[in-house]
Amino acid sequence: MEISNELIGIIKKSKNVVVLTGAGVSAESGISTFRDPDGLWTKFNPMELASMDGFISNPDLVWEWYNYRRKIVHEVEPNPGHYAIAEMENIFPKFTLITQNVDRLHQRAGSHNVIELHGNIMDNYCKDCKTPFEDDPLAELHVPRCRKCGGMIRPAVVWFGEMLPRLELAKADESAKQADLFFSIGTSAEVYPAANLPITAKEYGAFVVEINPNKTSITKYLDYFLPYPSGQVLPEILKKINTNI
Ligand code: BJW
Ligand code: ZN
Repeated sequence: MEISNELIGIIKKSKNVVVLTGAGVSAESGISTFRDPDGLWTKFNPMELASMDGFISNPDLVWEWYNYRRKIVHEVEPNPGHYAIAEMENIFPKFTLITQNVDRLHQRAGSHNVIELHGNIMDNYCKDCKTPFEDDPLAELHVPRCRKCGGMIRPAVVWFGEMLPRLELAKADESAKQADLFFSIGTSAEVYPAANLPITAKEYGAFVVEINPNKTSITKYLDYFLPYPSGQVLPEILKKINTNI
């Protein structure tokens, strides 16, 4: 694994560090990504399972699919990449973690104040009156109904065509603009507006590092590419910045 001393020097000097993560960070925990050759969107249709139209057409199918994924999330553990990112909070004077992931593995690894751009898979709420649904979703085989208004209960994730939570997106955008070092980790950078964040950071003067075994459509615009799995390279980076080389 090649990590240059120049990169380690830049990381050590950085005061305001921002990390954006995607599904690749959880791949080494055993959670499928979306767009890899064996990813979820190669087996399932995103418009059927991750859009409001799909939910209205077949609510039980969507509910069943989310319960299948919730079970997987319950069974897996954070990996060394999640733990390394959690540790970064204690290393830099200012640190912000933005994730597109809905699995809450960052929080389970000890990260605080995670900006969740696409919500989370555990919480649920009424599609009509937005009242949170507090029962265990895994106990429901069919889509549950809201006790207040009878509306269908949906997972608290962001589907295609839906707005991202306004406050979270504003915080993410602002932190990208203020970062001096920005990591884009385990994301294909295909989904907007999250995919704009590394570019925004770059435009506002950050040094932008991408960690991904595969190049993405934004690799060529960024400053440094580390072509390794995040669970392997992130602990190595921490080891190097913690020792005086
Ligand atoms: C590893 C690894 C290892 C593997 N280590 N790495 C502007 C331009 C064009 C389109 C749009 C636009 N603005 C909005 C749109 C439409 C749409 C969009 O972006 N479409 C594109 C696909 C073209 N965006 C939206 O609809 C968003 N809403 C919105 O913009 O509202 C305003 C609006 C509304 C209507 C019209 C216009 C504007 C909402 C997006 C919601 C995304 N939702 C999902 C599902 C969440 C719920 C669920 O989980 O079920 O979020 S889709 C899915 O993709 C999920 C992810 O968070 C998201 C991003 O995927 P991610 O994380 O990048 O995963 P992958 O699989 O793509 O990549 C994994 C990477 O990891 C790969 O590169 C691997 O190589 C790598 N990897 N192993 C490190 N070990
Ligand atoms: Zn309701």
